[in-house]
Amino acid sequence: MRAKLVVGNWKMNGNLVQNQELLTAIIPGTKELRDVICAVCAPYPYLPAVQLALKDTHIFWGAQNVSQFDLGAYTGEVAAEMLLDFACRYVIVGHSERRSLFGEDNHTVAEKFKKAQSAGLIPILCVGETLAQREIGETERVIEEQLDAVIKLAGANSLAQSVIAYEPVWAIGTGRTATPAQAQSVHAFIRSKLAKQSTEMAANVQILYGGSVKAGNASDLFAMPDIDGGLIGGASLNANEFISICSAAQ
Ligand code: G2H
Repeated sequence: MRAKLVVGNWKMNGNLVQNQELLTAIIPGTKELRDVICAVCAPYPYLPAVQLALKDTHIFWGAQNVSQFDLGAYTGEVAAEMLLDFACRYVIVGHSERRSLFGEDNHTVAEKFKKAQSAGLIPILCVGETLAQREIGETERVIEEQLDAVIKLAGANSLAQSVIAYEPVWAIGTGRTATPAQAQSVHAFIRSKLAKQSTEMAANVQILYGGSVKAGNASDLFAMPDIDGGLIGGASLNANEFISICSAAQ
């Protein structure tokens, strides 16, 4: 059976003091949870402090982005190997903010996925449609293309060692959440797509939901059979909210 996974995506928020306060609260607040894996994805400069705070705890950590390139002359980029120096387990790739604000297309996301995975990180691959795409019935086609780009570049079985996050763009940071039924329908589609490659992979890959998850809606979302936890933005910055969301995954 798949363990539930709840990942905080801090985005470009926090500072050393706030992060420490947040972690100091969520470590004991999530310690007794059974069968729930908790993780936080922090901005790059805070990874050493996050590692120090979490290294002997049950909480994993990771980054929010990674370069598609090997070490070299790429000013401002961060290589997968560098994330391993800070014992990151996860890295988010293809978040819709990276796609829409920083021009990352499906091929670039697939390159980042492959590089992260080859280095030993677990990529959290974000997929999802815009409101316009949903309204013209393109949701499944868009997601299929996003997954196919990774399958084409990294191989059919590469998704087996990854986490997939379904994040409808229209629900991100908007307070507008997909209903559990809407999310379940897309999660089931993603799992059926994985099953075309391998039924074992489809049964084992964790598929998270992301987009305005809060303490108040997490239980209903996580109760769906193909929703294996969440990728949590705004609500992960509040210790009580994040602890409640992790608890809802139990
Ligand atoms: C979606 C999500 C986390 P939020 O971006 O990846 O953020 O929960 O703030 O919608």
